Amino acid sequence: MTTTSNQIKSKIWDNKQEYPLTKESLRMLLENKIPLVRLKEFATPQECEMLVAQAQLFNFDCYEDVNPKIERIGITVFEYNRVSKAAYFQAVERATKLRDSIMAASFNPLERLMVKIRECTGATVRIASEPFYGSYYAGLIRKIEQGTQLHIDYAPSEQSEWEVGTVIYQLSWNLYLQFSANNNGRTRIYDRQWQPEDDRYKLDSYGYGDTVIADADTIAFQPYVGDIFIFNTRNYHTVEPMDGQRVTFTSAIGLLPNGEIILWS
Ligand SMILES: O=C(O)CCC(=O)C(=O)O
Ligand SMILES: [Fe+2]
Repeated sequence: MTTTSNQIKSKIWDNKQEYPLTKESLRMLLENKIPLVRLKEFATPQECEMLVAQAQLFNFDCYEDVNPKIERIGITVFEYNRVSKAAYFQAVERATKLRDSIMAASFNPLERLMVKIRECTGATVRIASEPFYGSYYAGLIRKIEQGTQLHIDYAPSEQSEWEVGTVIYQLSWNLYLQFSANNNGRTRIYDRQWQPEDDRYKLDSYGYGDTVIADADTIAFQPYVGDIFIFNTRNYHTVEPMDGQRVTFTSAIGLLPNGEIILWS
């Protein structure tokens, strides 16, 4: 029997499921050598509660063309790359003002995380920025309570004409703000990364058929309020449905070829 690189990787995945944030763990996560980085007690329960309370004063909108329903405050390139770049950047200012007013009345997880990544890597860490258009939006407040389909989030495959499409690795961070106590609503990640030929398994605007993850190693984690979990979103992943509330603060993180780290939604 031959030992494939996948089997070697799975062994590492098995040995230890989550790592604290360090320069080394972030590098391994980017390179898909470990499945998960966790920042325990990144925020206090009071901070999380305050952020949710502020967000709830506004309307959560549903993602278009996404089933089951996902609600959020903020905008995503995912929904605009089929519309137009200009329309996304027109929407950035309004979305940013709303996000900033919610954070000003509670706390700012986006800045707190960017400082931590900057401190531990020494890299330039910034909001993504598009030539001729300016800054992207980063930082959704998102409710995923009915689960997701099997999917990936990888800008080089979806937003190839945007700055974010030039990243070489992509992660997502989720700060769990509210989570009803039960054993559902876990996030499951597969040790299987998207490849261009996988698009034949695509079911609709974002979901993939299970064939694509057949035999892949997998882990699932149970979110805790106040913790951040970071994982590689080129890996296929799903969120399990649950009864009750599941609210996160989230954005994408990408590494550019020049070593800069960018964030966007
Ligand atoms: O809410 C989560 O746990 C993960 C959601 C997700 O699909 C992502 O962050 O890419
Ligand atoms: Fe995702």
